[in-house]
Amino acid sequence: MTADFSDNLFANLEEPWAEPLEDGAVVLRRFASASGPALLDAINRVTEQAPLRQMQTPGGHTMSAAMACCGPWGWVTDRQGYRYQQTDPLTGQTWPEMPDIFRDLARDAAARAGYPDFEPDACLINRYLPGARMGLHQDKDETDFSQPIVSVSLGSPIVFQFGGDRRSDRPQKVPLEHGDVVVWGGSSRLRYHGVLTLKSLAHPLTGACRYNLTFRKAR
Ligand code: MD3
Ligand code: FE
Repeated sequence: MTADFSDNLFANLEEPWAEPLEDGAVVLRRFASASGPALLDAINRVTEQAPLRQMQTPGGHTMSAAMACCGPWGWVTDRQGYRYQQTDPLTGQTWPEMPDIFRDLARDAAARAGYPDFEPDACLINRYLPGARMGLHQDKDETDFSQPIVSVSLGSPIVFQFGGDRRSDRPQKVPLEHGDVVVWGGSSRLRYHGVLTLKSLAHPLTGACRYNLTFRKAR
């Protein structure tokens, strides 16, 4: 067996490693890769109850990423604005429970980054198909910015843009791939950020599709 073959065969058994970015942000490379199949199953269960949908921005644009939520609070946007609410506007029902495998992963990652008491009450699921992107924005609809955000990338790779405190600050490009988990704490919490357009690169688990989970303490 060649070295290349065994590397590929056991790619999801790679040991995670930490890469500090700046200002309290740390990338836990491959931290979630061994949990990929179980996380995908949980995404499918949640989105049977709360379907993925492309929401409208307050300015009337349709977001290119499709979204769904789980946990007590869900993030939504429509012509009225951005907000967290306890019901899914599509179904009128409360959001699905946050799967234990989601909460455990978010808490483990946050603890690894120095936040042992992180208790997410909202998880946003973003699905990117080829051509989807997310422009530079800040996450500031939460009440307590001392709480970090934990993000989990699954499936196709993407280039993340890590900007500054102003929209005009030139962003740093950070490639994110399957299993990478980022904990955004400290002053990185309010940095502008976004992702470049997803290319059509198939991943064995998801096909040409990327999921991103973001865990937040909304209230
Ligand atoms: C840095 N999602 O859902 S994840 C979002 O790939 C969002 O779906 C992107 O931005 C995605 O709001 C980026 C990385 C991320 C998430 C939240 C952050 C980076 C962040 C909050 C503050 C600073
Ligand atoms: Fe964001």
